[in-house]
Amino acid sequence: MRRPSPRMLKLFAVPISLYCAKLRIVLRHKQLEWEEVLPPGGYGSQAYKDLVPGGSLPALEHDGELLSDSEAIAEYLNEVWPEPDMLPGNSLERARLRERSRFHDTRLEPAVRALFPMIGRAPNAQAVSEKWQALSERLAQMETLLPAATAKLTLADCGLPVTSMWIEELTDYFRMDPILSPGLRHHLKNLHAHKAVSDELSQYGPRLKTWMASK
Ligand SMILES: N[C@@H](CCC(=O)N[C@@H](CS)C(=O)NCC(=O)O)C(=O)O
Repeated sequence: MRRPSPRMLKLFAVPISLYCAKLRIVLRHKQLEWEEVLPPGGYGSQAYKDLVPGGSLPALEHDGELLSDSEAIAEYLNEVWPEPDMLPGNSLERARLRERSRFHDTRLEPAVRALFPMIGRAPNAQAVSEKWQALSERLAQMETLLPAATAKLTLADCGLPVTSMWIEELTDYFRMDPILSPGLRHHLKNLHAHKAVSDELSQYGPRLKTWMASK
């Protein structure tokens, strides 16, 4: 299939959204061009829910069809533009990648998100400490799912670099002990070697810092 022009791929996103950054890593790795627009009426608006009933970001419009959920969109992109293949391997290997990716989206990232309501509020050390402990357990579980080697960038690798950047920021913000293990740091270093990851993080990082500083 020919490469899409920006007009063909429209990404509904907000700059600070973690899942939008995850999807941009997929788009970048596949060297796709896209047009990025804010949700009409703003984040959480009825106008956006009229388009995407769940109201979640990102969403992608392609050929007049609108899709939501970063994982569903990522798999769609990988099927429509299969090169480079980001879901390689046999059935078991692909299932392992999906397992890791979904663990990230349904277990690890929500443990990070659980700290968001505490940003910009009067500190509650006990509550932060409990959430930090829960996050640390999720990170340990994630580590058991990591592959021994990471030559290719896969769909399972696009969320973790962004989530880890949040964890680093939150470590400073809440003045907590670092919880990214040496094993995870090593894995992240390998992921950062991919241009799609480093390009996205170099744009996303300053936005995240600005957002945190505003809190
Ligand atoms: N599983 C969804 C989660 C997306 C998600 O939670 N996005 C956040 C922004 S980072 C959001 O839209 N939150 C508002 C909402 O869900 O109404 C995905 O992967 O796209």
